[in-house]
Amino acid sequence: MNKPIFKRHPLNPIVRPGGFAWRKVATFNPAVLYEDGKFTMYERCAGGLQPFHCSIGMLESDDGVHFSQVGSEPVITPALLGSEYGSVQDPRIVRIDDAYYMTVAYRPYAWNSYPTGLGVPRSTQAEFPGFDGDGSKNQTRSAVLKSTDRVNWEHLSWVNDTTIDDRNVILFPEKVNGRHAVVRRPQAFVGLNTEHAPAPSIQISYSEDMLSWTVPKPIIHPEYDWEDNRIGGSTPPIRTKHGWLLFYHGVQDLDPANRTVVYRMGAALLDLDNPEKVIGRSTDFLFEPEEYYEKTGLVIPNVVFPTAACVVGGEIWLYYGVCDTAIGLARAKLDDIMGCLG
Ligand code: BMA
Repeated sequence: MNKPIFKRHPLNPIVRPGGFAWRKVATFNPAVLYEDGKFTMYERCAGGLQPFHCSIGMLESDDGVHFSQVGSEPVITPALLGSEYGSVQDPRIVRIDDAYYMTVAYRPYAWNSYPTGLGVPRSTQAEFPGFDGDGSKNQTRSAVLKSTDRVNWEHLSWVNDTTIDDRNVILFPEKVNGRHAVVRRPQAFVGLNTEHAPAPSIQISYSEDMLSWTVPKPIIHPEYDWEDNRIGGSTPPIRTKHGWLLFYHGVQDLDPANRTVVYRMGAALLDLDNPEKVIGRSTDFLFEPEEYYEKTGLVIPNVVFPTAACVVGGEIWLYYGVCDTAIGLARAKLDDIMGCLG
């Protein structure tokens, strides 16, 4: 690893499951907005693992550390996206002009998750009325949601169709050259891009209206051992004077027989005017599972999965899921991060 630059909060994991039935067993991979000195968090949470129905709960905080629940129900449920049997996952949020936009991953049918303690949980398709268990009819789609008050959300559009698995779709916080932009990670290689995407890679698409998106174009491929299984975007790109700072995750296979993997985080710098141009990249990961709660959890071991990075003064406050079980906070100086992107 590069010299450790992120410092974990001593109260980690700062958000834990419990309280309501719908977040009884897990809360993780949150979107976080920092505005007017207040933090708003959207947690991916679940009340059980079989099936692993996930919805999005809302929390607030004055200090970014102590969060309390807003309301007694999730603010986004799978039903909002079309199926009460489904699962909504991994929110990321940005504000553009006077509205808030969230991207989420969604499956119409939640699956049964059976943790093994060794790696990626075993899973089976769950039984639901009208579903024949065919996984190809249950691919992950990514959606854009919009809100003007942060509490009530409408489903604006889909980024991908039902034929490919596409997740880690993350909006840029402003238009780039007059168009909205997302990074995304289509799991299957996409049409004409096949030859350019040798492995699951970070790709980019643009939209005039957020209703339809251009064909994804690969911009960052796995290059290092710690990324050998796949990479994907982590947090919304942050405008810095040097370029767009994009944190991303890399997955390394440790023991394929047991599906033992480790999720770590690195960073890339994209040209401000042409984000297809990668102008910096950490030569090693910047953050990896170290503490007990990052190595052992209810669902999957060895996972730090950042989904939000707030700029607070000269610092980045990184919010991340641990082991698909709880939420941690780690902080680093922006200058120290930029120093790793040579
Ligand atoms: C990824 C996503 C994340 C999850 C991670 C670790 O593929 O599904 O939501 O946190 O795996 O299980």
